[in-house]
Amino acid sequence: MGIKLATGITPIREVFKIDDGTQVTVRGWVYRRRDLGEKIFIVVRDSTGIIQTVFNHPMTLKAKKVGIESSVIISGIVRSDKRAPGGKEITADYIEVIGKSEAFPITKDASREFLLDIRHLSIRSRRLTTIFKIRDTIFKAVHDFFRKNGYYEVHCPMFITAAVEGGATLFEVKYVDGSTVYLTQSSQFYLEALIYSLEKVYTIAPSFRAEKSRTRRHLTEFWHAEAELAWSGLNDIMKVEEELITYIVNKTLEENYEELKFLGRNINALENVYPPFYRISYDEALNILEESGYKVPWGEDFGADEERVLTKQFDKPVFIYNFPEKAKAFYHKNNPNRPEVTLSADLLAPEGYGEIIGGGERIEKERDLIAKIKRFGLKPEDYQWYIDLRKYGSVPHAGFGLGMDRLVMWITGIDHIIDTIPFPRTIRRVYP
Ligand code: NSS
Repeated sequence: MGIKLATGITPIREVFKIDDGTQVTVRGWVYRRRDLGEKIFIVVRDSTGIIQTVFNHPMTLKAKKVGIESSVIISGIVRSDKRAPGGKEITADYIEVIGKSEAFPITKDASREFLLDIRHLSIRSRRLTTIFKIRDTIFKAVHDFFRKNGYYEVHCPMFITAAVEGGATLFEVKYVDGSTVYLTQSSQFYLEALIYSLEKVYTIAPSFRAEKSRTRRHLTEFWHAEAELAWSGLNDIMKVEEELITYIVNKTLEENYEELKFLGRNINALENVYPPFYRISYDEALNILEESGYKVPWGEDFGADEERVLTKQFDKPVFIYNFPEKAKAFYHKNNPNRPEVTLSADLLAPEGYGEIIGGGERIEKERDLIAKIKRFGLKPEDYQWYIDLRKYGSVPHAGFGLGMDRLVMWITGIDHIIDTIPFPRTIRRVYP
């Protein structure tokens, strides 16, 4: 075989560290090409970076046929050149085309919708590749954090029989036996079941919500990092949350400084993320909103607009605690000192981003849980096993759910959640 597939390949990022005059071979995809008289410039990309290669006569003939996105192997001599992106280029003397590319359908003025229709190809863009590298760091950091702090990773079912977060956003699925089941909105109830043996548990899994409104921060299938802790209350989980978010942001700054810069992210805003985060009550939040001209009736949850106004006023993440009972799901424990509010807290990302975490203390007494299920107009029999947990050695416990895609959106500083994930699922899109 004449093809130099496996041996002697240098990752493109490494070429920039190699001395001038050294012979190297790189492989990747044609990112850009430009013909200048006898010379052809071919910019090649691989997963590590991009580099310019220059073909002089007599190689030009072969290089001439190579279109954008063709996969190629190129050898040549490394040379410094101030005009080349990154300061180095390869004077090429060998090119092998592995897979020819037809005319690539993506042009500069492609519309957002068109790019989403051909997402299987548009995910190759530098911008999306950069975001996905940061996403990778963020997911690794979540696992790292929980493992370092003594949590067990567990895996919960996606097919379930009753709503966690309210019926309005449930996806129905026809099950094998003809019955109707649902796609899970959160793994919380299963995590709660697992604390009686493992005490501190976490999971990262998809959650599904039939969100009817089109917003910049809702997916119908999103990635959810959830944790549940036995023997814990609201203050304990708030502390865990701020340590977790700080750890993730620091890891990203460490690993992806270049990528954040490429995306134009304001680095100072991220460097400012360290404990303690701000803590304001729901009532204080209402006051701030009112001063800014937003009147929210007491008892209502905040929408995207309110959260944007609110979090633009903060330079680090902010907790809002003590949400009214009716603004939060039935499983939240009510505050014993003020029963009309719950021991819950949302964590909002600053700079206008808004909610990234929802969490709180759970009801640990069977009687209280049944009463609240009824108050919410739900049927206790739909939650039988969940209620059952309160009968056998119940303990105070608390937990939270972090929307991973929203977290990626804030850390990368992008304006729409669809670009945080390779193949977004939204109200209008399940293809490709
Ligand atoms: O509804 S949450 O606020 N809370 C729960 O699901 C709890 N059962 C979690 C728990 O305590 N174990 O959702 C948690 C987070 C929320 O703050 C968002 O960041 C994210 O999940 N989330 C979403 N992200 C993207 N798209 C959609 N539709 C979405 N819904 C929630």
